[in-house]
Amino acid sequence: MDDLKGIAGPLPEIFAKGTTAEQWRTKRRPELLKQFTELMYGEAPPAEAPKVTVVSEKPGDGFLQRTIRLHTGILGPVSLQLTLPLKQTKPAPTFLALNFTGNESLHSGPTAWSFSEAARRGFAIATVCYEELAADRKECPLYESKYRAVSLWAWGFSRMVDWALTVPELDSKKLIALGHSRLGKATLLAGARDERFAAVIPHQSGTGGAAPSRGTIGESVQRINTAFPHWFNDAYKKYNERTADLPFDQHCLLACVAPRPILLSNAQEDTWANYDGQFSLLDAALPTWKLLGGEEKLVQKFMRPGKHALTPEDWTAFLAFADKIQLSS
Ligand code: GTR
Repeated sequence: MDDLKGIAGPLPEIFAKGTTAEQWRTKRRPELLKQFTELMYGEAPPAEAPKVTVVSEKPGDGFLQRTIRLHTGILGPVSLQLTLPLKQTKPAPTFLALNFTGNESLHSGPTAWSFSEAARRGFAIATVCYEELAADRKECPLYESKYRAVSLWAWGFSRMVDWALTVPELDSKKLIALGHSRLGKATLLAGARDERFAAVIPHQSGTGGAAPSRGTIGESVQRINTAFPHWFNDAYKKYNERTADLPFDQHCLLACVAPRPILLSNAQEDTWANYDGQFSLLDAALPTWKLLGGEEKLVQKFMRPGKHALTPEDWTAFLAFADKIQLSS
């Protein structure tokens, strides 16, 4: 495994030869998730179902837009925006997504999302602005505790699942986690930890997401830990200059999603996110899908021309992925 593109190998084994599906589920997967918590992402608060208040509802272009207040305990109240297909005849498959720029900003301009197209194809989209969950600055008092940002954002994602399971218009078996870049890191962690997500799309998630810590292209562990000291825990910083000593790499986190569907989406000019390394790790994780009886078509890659961004072309790929894995309505 040491000739994988974008990675200084060899990679640690995901599971020992001869491991059964049962042993993976009951022993190896929990052990890996514990290591990721202890050596990289830090703790998550105990699960706590949010209290919910519906604030308002208005029609949009082909969808109904509902604003909801989720009271998430430790992280306080957040504003969640739900868009629902107008002509809904059954519970909708739903993208649960964190956003960077605020819920309203997603309806026009450069950060616009494909709400109308998604609704036309029967999908709901529920989104929260990530900084409402936990601030993205190292000075935030939350990070003086055992908590770090990526883990808290992932925890917030799971509170969105708690809420989604109580909404009759949403299909509880078709919840898809989606996030871009640093939110792609949170998406992958949430999807790995929380099996209630039916599918996971860490979009251009890069280092600390689907890209290798042992990467040879793009952002290094040392660089990310220096620029964003609040994203990962102190233990991870000890590996800044010795990533080869980590007992895992990110293929082990990808494996924790198996046998559920996953799409790694990337852009050709986004070498900072080491897409070669990401795709190599996804290949390295494939034996876990095979072990658990998951079909290979559940593991998907997407590449488009252009830069680091979440574009309408990406939405087209997300919707096509949901169709392919039969998560459309
Ligand atoms: C960059 C960071 C990446 C990625 C990106 C983003 O500055 O180096 O890991 O997370 O920010 O979130 O847009």
